[in-house]
Amino acid sequence: MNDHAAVKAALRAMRIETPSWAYGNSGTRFKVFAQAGVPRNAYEKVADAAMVHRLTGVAPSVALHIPWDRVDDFADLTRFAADQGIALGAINPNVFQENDYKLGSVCNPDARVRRKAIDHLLECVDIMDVTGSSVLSLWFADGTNYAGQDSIAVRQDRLADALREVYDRLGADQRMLVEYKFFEPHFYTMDVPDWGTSFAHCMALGDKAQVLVDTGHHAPGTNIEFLVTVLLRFGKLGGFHFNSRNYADDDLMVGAADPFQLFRIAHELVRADVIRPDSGVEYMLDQCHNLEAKVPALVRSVLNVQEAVAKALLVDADALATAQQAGDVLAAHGVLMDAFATDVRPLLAELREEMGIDPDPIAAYHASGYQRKIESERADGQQAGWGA
Ligand code: AOS
Ligand code: ZN
Ligand code: ZN
Ligand code: ZN
Repeated sequence: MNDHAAVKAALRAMRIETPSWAYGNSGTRFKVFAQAGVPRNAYEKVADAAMVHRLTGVAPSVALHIPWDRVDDFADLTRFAADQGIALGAINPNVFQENDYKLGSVCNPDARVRRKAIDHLLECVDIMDVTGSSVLSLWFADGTNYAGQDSIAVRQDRLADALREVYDRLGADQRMLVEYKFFEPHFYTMDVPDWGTSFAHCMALGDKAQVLVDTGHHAPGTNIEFLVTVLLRFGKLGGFHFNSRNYADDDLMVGAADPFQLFRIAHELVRADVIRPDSGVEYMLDQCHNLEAKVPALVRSVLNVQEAVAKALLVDADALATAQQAGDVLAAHGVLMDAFATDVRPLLAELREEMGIDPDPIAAYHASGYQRKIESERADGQQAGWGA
């Protein structure tokens, strides 16, 4: 697409969802460094997410994590979000942070624990009914550490049974996205270690079950754009958790470690025409900002996604098809590299001016006084963080 008006229209329509947990304190198992101004509850996380949307214009929803974001009245939180100009997005259940889940949640050998986990997932669908969320985002920490610890096969049966029960509870406009991860917290088997396992379960379940690709959840060297393309082919790409990885599930800012990988993924998404908000592919961030300030880090992340997508939109599709058909390897590769090498920042600045927002959202954040405001308003009380 070389028509700049069309490129800008596509970028303007794109929607990127930020995660509530990225606004709270986070760290490693060694230390959580608390930051001034961090939200103390779900309302303040929503307020920060709304700030990211005001600055970028393309982040109009925030994913919630239950129970970290549990409130007495989800209808009230939904109204609060709407007043702030955003919506509540994907609901992320938590079936990993209780002692009961030591040997797993929905795959646990103990039927009582499985019941408890499934009941929590069903409760999260009840919450979706109130918040208007259409996506249940499932990630299971289930797995084993040692050969023989539990039956791989029986655990798959338990997983299938649980997914079926939750699937059958979904409303007409609700979907479940099943996330996979090759290791951590378990180091021998994970019960959903890869896209193939997620895909197989989603195929068995039906149209309302799709795969969630977290870009940080693959073995080094995995060709993510390839598996994304295969999932798209079968209508099973439900969405992304974008972030960067250097080593494991690093949860660094998307586009920071490997902007070229993000561009290659974006190229397949543009080719499949799924950047549109009604495409059924959800663009969500799943990050933790251990060192950097959270709100500007999320702004930067949104901009990084926009830059990758803008470059992908600039790929000369006709020239690419011609070179591919001719078997001209270098010319075809050159078409992609030309787009990747383009500085799209002026185009994005122009777009933001047309949208009536500051062309430099990070500078706008620093000029806004918002950081000072949250640091003074949120000086007391318990800050939100992993597990709170
Ligand atoms: C865990 O590794 C997964 O990426 C989850 O999607 C996510 O980080 C967690 O559920 C936080 O809510
Ligand atoms: Zn994730
Ligand atoms: Zn993860
Ligand atoms: Zn991650």
